[in-house]
Amino acid sequence: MAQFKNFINGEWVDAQSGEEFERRNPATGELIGTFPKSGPADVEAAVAAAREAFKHWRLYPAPKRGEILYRVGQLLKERKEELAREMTEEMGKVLTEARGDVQEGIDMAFYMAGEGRRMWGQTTPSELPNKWNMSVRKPLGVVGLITPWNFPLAIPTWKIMPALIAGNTVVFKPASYTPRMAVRLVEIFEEAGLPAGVLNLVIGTGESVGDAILHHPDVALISFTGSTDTGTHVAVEAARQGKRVSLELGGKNAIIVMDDADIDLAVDGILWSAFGTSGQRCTAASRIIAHRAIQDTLVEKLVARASRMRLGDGLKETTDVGPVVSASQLERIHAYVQIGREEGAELVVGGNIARDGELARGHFHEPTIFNNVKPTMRIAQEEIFGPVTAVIPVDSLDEAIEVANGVQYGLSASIYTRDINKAFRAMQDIDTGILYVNAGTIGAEIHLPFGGTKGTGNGHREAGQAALDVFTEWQSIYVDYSGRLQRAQID
Ligand code: UN1
Repeated sequence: MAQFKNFINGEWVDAQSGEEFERRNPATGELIGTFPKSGPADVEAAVAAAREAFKHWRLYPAPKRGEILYRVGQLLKERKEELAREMTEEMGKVLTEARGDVQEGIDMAFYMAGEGRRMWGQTTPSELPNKWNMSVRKPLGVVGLITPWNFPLAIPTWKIMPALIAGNTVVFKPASYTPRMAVRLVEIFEEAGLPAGVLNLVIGTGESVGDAILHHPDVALISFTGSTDTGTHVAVEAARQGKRVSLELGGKNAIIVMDDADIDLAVDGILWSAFGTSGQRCTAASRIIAHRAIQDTLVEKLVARASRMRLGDGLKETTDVGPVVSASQLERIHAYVQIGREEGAELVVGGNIARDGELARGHFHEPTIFNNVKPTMRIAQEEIFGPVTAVIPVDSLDEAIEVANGVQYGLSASIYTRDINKAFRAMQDIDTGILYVNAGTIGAEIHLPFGGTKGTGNGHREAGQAALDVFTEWQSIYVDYSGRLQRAQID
């Protein structure tokens, strides 16, 4: 049986308590392995190692840090297929999507490796003669990275790569549902030659490991992706301690389909965005805002296609939709279906936990669509994080935009229209961090900022250049070579 460990100060070690937990394949119930159930003592060791390693890593030339990241990217590329298969086994997404998840990690490795030779600051004129002004990015120190299970490779790389290239050292706590993928990623960093202590992995629960990282005085920043409830807790605690914090939380993403849209194209985008990764993306389309003129045609086509989607083990070629990650998530998702029914929404396809034959071994929920949903209903307001979407009819673009914006979140949105004026109105008036025209709500590329407005986050963005703003502080430097006292704003 595979027994996995923490990685602290360059060594693979058990939890100090010796405790372990199991993770099972959500499609088949088979055992993936056992993992350390770590606690504050393990976090203490990891932070101490990271603090020590920071003394050297911050001075290690950034282009050299980049070379290590390039090697990581190369190793990820070579192992893409086996990593993708292991990901499907561990959290259920279908193999094609698991490959995409690994690819996102490869892209991020290469992109951030290049930053080792850029990480530009500013050089500017001074208001005084014989004086030189510039700004440089500086690392923060030890950073705590807490990641979710739905993108078990991509999201850790979104945080680890920019953190490391900027010269920070890391304590990494992955989600308890996907610890094996985290181990694989850290093994690759080790193989690529990352010095001991620079990246430390501590596996365990949020209550125990996450909170210990959050409360540790030597951790300068927490970067967290996950639920809004936990994110709020992280923000409050971090504020009390004057820690930096970057949050990526929920979404209630909408696809608007206008009366002039290419309906078949919209159907493709909706099914991909609503049911890809079994709806377990922060960017999933959980609302479809349909112009009444095309609502019936759209819903008819969606129902026909959704009812043909095949549930199953994501490793099988024939599977369209894999399991959800766990029994408790399955229950939560299904509870929302009951809520939708009680609220009076019209269930047009799906709605059940799937238990036929082999499916009974795993956690499967049918792709589910509600029609004639009111924007105020809970299924139109709350993040479900499963294969459930809600069609909300509207009469105009103005109403569509109002409905799209009428939720607490602001991650992703999309509009299907052939009218360029409507597309530009949507770009101007929809309040989300990511917006698509004639494409679904998922599919962000790693060189643009990723994140959202309102309840989705706290103003930070991941990926692209924006990630460097999270993981660095600016230092403005003034060099006076006049040899005399020069007083800014006075002389
Ligand atoms: C997430 O849903 O948590 O745009 C991340 C996308 C992916 C990343 C999603 N590239 O859907």
